[in-house]
Amino acid sequence: MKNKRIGIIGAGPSGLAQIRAFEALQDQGYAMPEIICFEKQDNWGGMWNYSWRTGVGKYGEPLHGSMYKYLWSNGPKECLEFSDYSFDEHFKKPISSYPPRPVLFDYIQGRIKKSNARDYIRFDTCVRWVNFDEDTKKFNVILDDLKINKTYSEELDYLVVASGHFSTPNMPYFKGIENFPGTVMHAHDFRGADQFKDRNILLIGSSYSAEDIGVQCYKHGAKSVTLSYRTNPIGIDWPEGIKEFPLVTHFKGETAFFKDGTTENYDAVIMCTGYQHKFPFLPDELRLKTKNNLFPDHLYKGIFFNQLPQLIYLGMQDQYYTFNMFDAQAWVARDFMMNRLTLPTEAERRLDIDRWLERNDQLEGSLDNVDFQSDYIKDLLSLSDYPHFNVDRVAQMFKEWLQDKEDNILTYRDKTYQSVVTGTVAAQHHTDWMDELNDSKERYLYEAEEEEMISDR
Ligand code: FAD
Ligand code: NA0
Repeated sequence: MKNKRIGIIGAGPSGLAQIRAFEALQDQGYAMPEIICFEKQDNWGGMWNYSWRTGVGKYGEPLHGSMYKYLWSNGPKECLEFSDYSFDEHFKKPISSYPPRPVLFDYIQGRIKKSNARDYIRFDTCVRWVNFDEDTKKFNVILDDLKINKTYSEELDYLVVASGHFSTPNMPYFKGIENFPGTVMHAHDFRGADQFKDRNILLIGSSYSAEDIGVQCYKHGAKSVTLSYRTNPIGIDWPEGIKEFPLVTHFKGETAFFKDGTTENYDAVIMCTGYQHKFPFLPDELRLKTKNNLFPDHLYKGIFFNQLPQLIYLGMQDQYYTFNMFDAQAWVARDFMMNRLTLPTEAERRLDIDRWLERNDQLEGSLDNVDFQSDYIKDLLSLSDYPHFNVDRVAQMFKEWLQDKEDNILTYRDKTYQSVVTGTVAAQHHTDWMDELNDSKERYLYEAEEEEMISDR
C-alpha cells in the first residue's frame, strides 16, 4: 500500500507534538508515514520563537508572534511538563517553577533536537489554501515558498491544523480613540515594557494579557497602570500603582471615561482584548468557527473535525494545560491516522461533543474550568499510549497557582512546585522575580554562588 501523506500546518508546540508522536511510534519499530510540516516562520517554536518585529514579517506575511521581552511563564512549569521528556532530563538540575521564555523555548527544542524532526519541516512556507476532493478523499494544499517566491501544491491524506489561535488580534472600537494622542496598540504588538517607563497606561481587558502586561509595566517602571474590564474584574488586591476600573465608554483627547463616571488621562492604551481563531487558508465548510473557550464545537475529542475527521485540529482550546495537552491530543490523532484507533459514527461523535458542550456551558469559574480541562486530558490519555501522568495532582497545582496569584500577584512566581513526572521539587530562583530584570537563559541558569564568586574577583 502506498505510504500515507500527512500534512501539518505550523511547527509550534502543537505541530511539534504531532511530529514527536509519530517518532515515538517509530521508536517502537513502526514505519513512519510521509510527514510534511509547513511553517511560515524561519524557525520552529511558534509563539515561543520571539520576534522583535511587529506588523508583517520579512516576506510581508502577517506576523505570528505575540510574545514579548521579559515574558516569564505565567503558570508553574510542572503543569505543562512533557511526560516523555522531563525538565530534569533537559536541564540536568532542578530549575525554578516559572522560567522565562528563552528557557521554555530551549526545553521545547530539547526533545525534538534529539531526533530528525527538523527534516520534516519546510520553513518559510506559508499555507495559502486548502481544498478537499470528495472523490479522491485527499486534500490539495496550496503553498507559498516565501524565500523563492514560488507557489506550488501538495496532495495529502490527512491534514493537521496546528496554526495556533493567539495571533490575530480582536481589536474593539471605543468612541474617540481615533483622536487619542498617545500610543494605541493591541497586546499582539507589545514587545516589552521599556517604552512605557514613567508613563500612565491603560489596559483594556481582564484576562492573562491584561494581568501580565500590567504587572510587567509596573515592574519595569510605568508611572501608573489601569486595567479596565468588560464583564468581571480580575479582582485581586493590586499593589499601589495598579488599579482596576469598569469598561471605558469613550475617549476625549488623552482622557478616558469609564462606566462608573471616573475619568483619567493616559499616555498609552493597550488593548488586551484577546484573539480571533483565524484560518484564512481554509474554505468555509472546513473552517473551525469558535470563540476562545475550553471546548470548541464541531471537534470530536477536541481534535477531529466532525464532518471530516481526516481534518485534525490541535491546540484550539483555551488553555490551562498546554504542552502536555497538545501531546495528549497529538498521540490520539496519530493513532487515528495510523489506523490504531477507530472513531465511532458521526452521530455518536456528535453526542459525545454535545455532552462536553453541555458541561462547558455550566462552568462557573476558574476552579471548575481546571476540573473540566483535567477531565478532558484524562479522556485523551485513556485513548493512547502517551505516558500517563498524575492529572489530579496537576489540577491541584493549578488551583494552588490561582490562589498564589490572588495572594500576591508580584510574588507568585517565586513559589516552587513538584514535578509529577520525576518527583523533583523545583529550585528557588537565585533572584526574586520582582528584582530580576534580565530574562536571558544564561542569567537564569547561572548559580547564585557563581555570581558571588565572579563579583568577589
Ligand atoms: P503557536 O505557538 O501559535 O504556533 C503556531 C505556528 O503555526 C506558528 O509557528 C505559525 O508561524 C504557524 N502558522 C500559522 N499560520 C500558518 C500558515 N498559514 N502557514 C504556515 N504556518 C503557519 N502557554 C504556556 O503554557 N505558558 C505561558 O507562559 C504562555 N505564555 C503565553 C504568552 C502569550 C503572549 C501568548 C500569546 C501565549 C502564551 N501561551 C503560554 C500560550 C501559547 O500559545 C502556547 O504555549 C503554545 O505556543 C501554543 O502552541 P501552538 O503550536 O498551538 O500555536
Ligand atoms: P488574552 O488575555 O490575550 O490571553 C490569551 C479578554 O479580552 C477578556 O478579558 C475579555 O473580556 C476582553 N475583551 C474582549 N473583547 C472586549 C471588548 N470588546 N471590550 C472589552 N474587553 C474585551 O486573551 P483572553 O481570550 O484570555 O481574554 C480576552 C492567551 O495568551 C492565554 O492563553 C494566556 O495564557 C496567554 N498569555 C500568557 C502570558 C504569560 O504567560 C501573557 C499574556 C498572554 P470578557 O468580558 O469577555 O471577559 C506571561
